[in-house]
Amino acid sequence: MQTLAQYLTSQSLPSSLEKLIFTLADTSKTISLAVRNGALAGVLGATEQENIQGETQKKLDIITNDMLKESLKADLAVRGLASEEEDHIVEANNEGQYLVCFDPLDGSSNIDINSLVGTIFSVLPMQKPVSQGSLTEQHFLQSGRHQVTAGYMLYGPSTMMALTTGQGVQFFTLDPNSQEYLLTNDNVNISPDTAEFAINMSNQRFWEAPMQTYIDELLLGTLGPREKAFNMRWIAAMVGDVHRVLSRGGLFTYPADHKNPKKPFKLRLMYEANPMAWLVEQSGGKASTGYENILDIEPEHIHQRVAVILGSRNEVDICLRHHQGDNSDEINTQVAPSLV
Ligand code: AFP
Repeated sequence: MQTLAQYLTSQSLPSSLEKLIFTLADTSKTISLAVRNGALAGVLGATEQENIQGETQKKLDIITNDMLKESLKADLAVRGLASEEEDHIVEANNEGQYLVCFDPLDGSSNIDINSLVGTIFSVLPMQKPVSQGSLTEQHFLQSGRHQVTAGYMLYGPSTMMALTTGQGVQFFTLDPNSQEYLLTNDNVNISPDTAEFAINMSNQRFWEAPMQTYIDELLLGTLGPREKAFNMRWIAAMVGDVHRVLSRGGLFTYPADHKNPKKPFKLRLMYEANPMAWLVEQSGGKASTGYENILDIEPEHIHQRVAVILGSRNEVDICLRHHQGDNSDEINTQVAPSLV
């Protein structure tokens, strides 16, 4: 099995980017250990602090954010970073060519129940020469199409990393003995069709009409217009749900809802939706808000939220047809046209 180092060398990436991927991978080993030690290390439970989004921060949110912040600031290739747990962007090194956006510990409600959590990252290029002034949030506001690498680390029964540099998606598994990430799947491919979906059903009454109808039809199974039985899964950590979609297909969505009119969307564009959308596209799947391709969104601020529908291509297309007001012949998934 190839090590991460061997794999990256074979990809002829700029050495600064290769080094940056190592920085992220190495830090994830320390995070994995902290997550694994759990109560033994006294890292479970909440703090009294809130992040800028008004969410109570868990101890591990802060610990893992600090770990990533410190190691990325020490990497000379990093110009700056944006994190779910930081109110504002953080400057790193003047000569750095890259901006890193990350969610240090996605799925933090799972921490205290010893369930799946992960780290999500997205790396953007520093577009303007540093000499033109100091780093601002504006430098980060690039669409997902500009990402030069993206991925996640999943702290589950084994620690895994999913990575894309624009050459497909690779899975690496952390060998607990050597502490090396080893390439365990070099061609991740999402099946175009699926009979599995993931959504938080408890929000059903708050969704927009197109999502209500789409899910209603899935729930009707063989008796409904889809004439097919669907299964449902919900891990409550996007990183776990997307990993399942990349591994065996499926549709994952966190749609718009009016539960809190001030917060119609849940997932964050720059460090959740964009990296996951690129991974999904690089694996042959599709990612949309329902109305536009996630990767084409021009961000307005670093903590912006969006609706997310992603996964198996044909199933996402059927869901999108509902959003575009055409649900007339969604039964035939094989011929559903590509809509975004
Ligand atoms: P955190 O980023 O605060 O850990 O939240 C996780 C998350 O944004 C995403 O990973 C899940 O899909 C979603 O929240 C779960 O939300 P519910 O609370 O609706 O299950």
